[in-house]
Amino acid sequence: MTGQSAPPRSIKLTYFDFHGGRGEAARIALSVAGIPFEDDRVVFATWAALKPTTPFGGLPMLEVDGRRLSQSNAINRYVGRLAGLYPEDAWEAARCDEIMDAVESLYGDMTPSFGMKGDAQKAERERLVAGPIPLYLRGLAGLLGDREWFVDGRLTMADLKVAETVRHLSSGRLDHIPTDLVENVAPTLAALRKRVVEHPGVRAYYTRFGL
Ligand SMILES: N[C@@H](CCC(=O)N[C@@H](CS)C(=O)NCC(=O)O)C(=O)O
Repeated sequence: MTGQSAPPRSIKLTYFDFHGGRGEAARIALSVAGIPFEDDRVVFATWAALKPTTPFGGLPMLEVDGRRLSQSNAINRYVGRLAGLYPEDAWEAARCDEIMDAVESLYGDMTPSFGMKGDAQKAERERLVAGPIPLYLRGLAGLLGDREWFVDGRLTMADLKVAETVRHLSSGRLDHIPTDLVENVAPTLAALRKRVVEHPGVRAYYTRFGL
């Protein structure tokens, strides 16, 4: 078939040594599909040396048979195809991209606040809670509608990426972001997160890490 290549012999996914973030959807997808991969977890002490070796100075990075790929959503699409968690239908695939790219836009809005401290961070986070974060939560909830899964009538990379975002926003680890924000603004996304976590393959991934 055109566009198909041989299954990879080796896959290494490099991301920071914590649960969540931009590397998590690909880690979970490979695990759900039972695809062996090297789960390369970088500690921040070694990141400074690694950073200049990446095309854009960021993680995740994927290495497939010696070839390297950056950008989380490109990685998610590739891994999603390998794992059977990315739609084959062109329209459904575009809708999956729409959701993953919206999450990246939200992350982009939130990124400056991670470099702030004290009152400046508080003011910026309150601004985000008052406007930009609810905008994306409501938009994503609108795209979900009354569906069980975002696209294709089944678990895909879009659900994994949004579920991770819901977990992060609700974790209490983000100062000045109320843990009930998602539940209040977009309860259907909070419910989606529960469905994702209850998916047998995802459950098995978290159980492996005692989560
Ligand atoms: N657009 C990139 C953003 C990559 C990015 O900023 N990753 C963060 C972690 S989620 C990172 O590497 N931060 C460390 C740094 O910038 O030094 C992607 O989607 O992969």
